[in-house]
Amino acid sequence: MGKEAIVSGDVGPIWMDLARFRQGGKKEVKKETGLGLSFKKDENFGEWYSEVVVNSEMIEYYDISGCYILRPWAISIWEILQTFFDAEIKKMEIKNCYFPLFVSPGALQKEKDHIEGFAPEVAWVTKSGKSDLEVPVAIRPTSETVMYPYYSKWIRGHRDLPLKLNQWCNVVRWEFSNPTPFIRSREFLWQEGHTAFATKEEADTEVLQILELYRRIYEEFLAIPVIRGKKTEMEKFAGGLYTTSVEAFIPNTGRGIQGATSHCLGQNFAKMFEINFENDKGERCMVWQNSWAYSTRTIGVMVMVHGDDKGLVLPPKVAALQVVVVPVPYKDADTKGIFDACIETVTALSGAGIRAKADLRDNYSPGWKYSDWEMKGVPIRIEIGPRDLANNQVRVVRRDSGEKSDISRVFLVEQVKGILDKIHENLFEVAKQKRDACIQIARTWDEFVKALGEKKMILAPWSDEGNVEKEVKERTKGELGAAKSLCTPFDQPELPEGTKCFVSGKPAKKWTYWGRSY
Ligand code: 87F
Repeated sequence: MGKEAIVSGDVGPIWMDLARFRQGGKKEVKKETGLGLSFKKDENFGEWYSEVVVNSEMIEYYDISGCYILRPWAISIWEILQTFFDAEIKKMEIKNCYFPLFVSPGALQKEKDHIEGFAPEVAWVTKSGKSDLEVPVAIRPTSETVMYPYYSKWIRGHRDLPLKLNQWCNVVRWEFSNPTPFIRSREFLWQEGHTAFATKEEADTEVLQILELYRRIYEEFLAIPVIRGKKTEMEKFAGGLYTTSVEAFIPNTGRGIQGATSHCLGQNFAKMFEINFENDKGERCMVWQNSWAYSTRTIGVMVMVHGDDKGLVLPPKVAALQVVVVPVPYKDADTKGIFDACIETVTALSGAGIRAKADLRDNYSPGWKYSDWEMKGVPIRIEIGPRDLANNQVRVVRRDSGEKSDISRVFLVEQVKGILDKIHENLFEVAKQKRDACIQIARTWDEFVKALGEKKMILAPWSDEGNVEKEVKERTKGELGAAKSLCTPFDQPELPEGTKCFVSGKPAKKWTYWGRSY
């Protein structure tokens, strides 16, 4: 899985991650302000990304490679997404719980298909102090094998169903290549939902309800367009029946990225873990199960999609701070009047539920503060100087477009609300335009290879055969990593009779997205 090579646009191998830690995560900084980025998004994407996440104070590098400190600026985004999702799943009567971090070897190896292929990434605790543990324990990479023995115990009759649990937790997957903050880290935060139903229909329905919540996280909170679809047999979660996902795209690297997954597990785990119930006719039946997750990767996708050469660009919905108010007191100006106006502005905005604060630090110039908040991605900056005070107005500057406007303090709240909405819309539209410009239809192998070389995501008619997928991987191997299927979109273009598979030339059965990916 994506281990083929060190790819340009990624942050680099483990040793570079460590080297970056030793440098204190710092690169040379711009002379004038001590702020700013030394790399440009379009010139050196990988370095730009590392610099943005560090300079915006979301991430600090750590002395264990692939592990990162999530600072308050990052966690505040996670908390907003968490608040939304947690409330939505509670409406669906899904309950939160917490299972242990450790997995016994017996439980871990119970479902062979599931663990096969993943085994090299499982981290183990083998010692306590200086003595070896009698039985080593694994650290959860995901919690199927932790939870399902207890589902078996708790589910007896049809009245125990559905059982719908979720947990917010960390998981550990000991990855060996290309660690990237948020995108691929050895420990990450996520929610994992695990549900069990009496019927397949109920499970099927929930898979899509959850996928819709994932779409909303990306589109309504992070302003990132995603494609909803089904993973191919080769790319689905091997332990399950089918996998659905939301897929995003990073234009700079030409890579797709799986945003979140919602699986129908079918009855595989029910079989292995003996999760069954007596139905109302007194018959023994196996449950139907789902599992689903999204992680802190969401934040990385947001940085990659919206960030620019001035730093982070936060979509208003997830910004811990939506408006920063900066006083601009010229010499001999009414400094107290300006400061008071800043405080009043914040009070008015906060009263209307807008997350605002005044930056009244007296040891930095207004210009320095502008750069600082631009680096941190705050959606709106309000400047108040003598002229604004005299005219009972404020100067509003948008982080996304740099657009400036003067607003009368009389209409402050509704105008700022309107601008925040506009910023969200604009971020989404720009991201969608850039993404759409990278989608290419390919009907033949030659068209496919050409588009792949142009960093495109490719929509191609496919015969739905696994050997075609193998062939695509085989024939695209190289420095940049192989291409693979990303998903078969639910939203299928028309497929006229006689359309041929772009690889095999056999009759095509569906349109599928292909490309390089994270
Ligand atoms: C790494 C090591 C061991 C992914 C792993 O997607 C096991 C696994 O099972 C593993 N990496 N997976 C698949 C996770 C499937 C599933 N789990 C619950 C999800 C959603 C949440």
